[in-house]
Amino acid sequence: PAPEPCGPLPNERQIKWYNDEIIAFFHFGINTFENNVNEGDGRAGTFIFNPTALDCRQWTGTLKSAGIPAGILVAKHADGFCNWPSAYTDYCVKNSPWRNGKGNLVKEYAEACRADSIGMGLYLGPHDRHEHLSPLYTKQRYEDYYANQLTELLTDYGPVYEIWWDGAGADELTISMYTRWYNIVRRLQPECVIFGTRNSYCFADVRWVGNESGIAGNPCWSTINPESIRDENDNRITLNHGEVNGSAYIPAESDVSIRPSWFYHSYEDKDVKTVKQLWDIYCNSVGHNSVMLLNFAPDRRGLVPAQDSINAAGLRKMIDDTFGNNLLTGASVKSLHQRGKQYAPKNLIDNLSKTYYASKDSNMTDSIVFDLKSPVTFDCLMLQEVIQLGHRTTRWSVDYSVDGKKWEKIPETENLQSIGHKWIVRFDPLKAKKVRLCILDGKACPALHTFGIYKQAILP
Ligand code: IPT
Repeated sequence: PAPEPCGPLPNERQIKWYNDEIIAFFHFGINTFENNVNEGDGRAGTFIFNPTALDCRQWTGTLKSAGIPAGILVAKHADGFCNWPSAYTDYCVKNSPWRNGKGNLVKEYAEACRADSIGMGLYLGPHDRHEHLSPLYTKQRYEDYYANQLTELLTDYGPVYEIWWDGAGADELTISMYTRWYNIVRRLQPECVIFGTRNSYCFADVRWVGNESGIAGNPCWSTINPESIRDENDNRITLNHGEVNGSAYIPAESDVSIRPSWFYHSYEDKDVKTVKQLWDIYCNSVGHNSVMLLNFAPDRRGLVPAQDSINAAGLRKMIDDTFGNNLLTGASVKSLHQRGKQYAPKNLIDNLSKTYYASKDSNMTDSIVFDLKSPVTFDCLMLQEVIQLGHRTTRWSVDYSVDGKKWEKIPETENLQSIGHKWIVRFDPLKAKKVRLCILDGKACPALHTFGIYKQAILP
């Protein structure tokens, strides 16, 4: 029989989200048309919103070339300007010159996503400075306003992949407000992932990683005590690492922009993250049991600038060229505590999605030796747990042998703890005839999906 699951487990939404690995953000709105603004104060005139060549298929085309399966559009940022013609405010595209006030960015974006098979996510900033300026503002009035807009967005544009509840400025939003909004999400979009922070902590499918640089901690557990999300100011490090004995399964999403800012500024054209920088981020987010949420900033034309698209595609090539060739393929594999025929150690290198290796229930530790026919040179390794069965292994490392007799530890694998969806380690090139995966401690017998060693592709 299969191993029993261990501890808090992922739901269907989280499993799908993990397997998507990289998702995109699109920060575009009235801020794009101001100089040097990323957090508008809600006073900018609607007449400035006027992209000259907006084309959402160009955005989704960027994602396709980068192998990014989903993207989250900012429908309304903290400035309160709505990129769709909301029935509940005048502070929106209908009072802009764009498409003579007949434009609807959310609709165009949703259609582009559908045409290119990209998951369509939406950011509806819970904090709204424009509404706050109104003399009629009350918390109750705002709760209704947000509920109405959420209902518009989750009703009119098809399936929504993820909804993003930014914690920035969210100080006065209460659990009771989020409870109402949460019920709308779950009623209208049962499969929608919720990014939750602060007082939306109890509804979060995924948590903030604690920084905006795309770096998940080592270790990075998918489990955490939800109160650590609520009290994020005191718990940045905890968000970054998770908690090995946390009571809930709420994995970390690593949001990072391909440029210094979230919104477009022409003076940052020279600061687009290079493929090397994106590769480092990928290895430290996806490769640290997180998901990489990569922001694009369409410019005043309404297009993703060329360099940004090129670099994102370059990242995809690095990933595919590196991980497309597991150098352990064809090795003979032996383990100490194999569970049974169905859970054979060779499942670790079979490149199949359903099969995995598992040890006997009584064994929290194991040793799995890969014997290569001839020595290989590698500078990267990757390990995956069966996330459906929960976090199990809590300490592991990797040894290698040049002559097949004497073993040495790969120093960068000393003190590794979490595995989860994917763990990647990079190091200076090593030559080995044998490689040994050492499972040193755990809460339950190991259940491992894939293990591989690789030579990193050459950066452009
Ligand atoms: C920060 C929020 O406090 C946090 O809840 C999360 O939404 C995060 O943003 C997303 O990046 S605020 C930011 C200025 C660090």
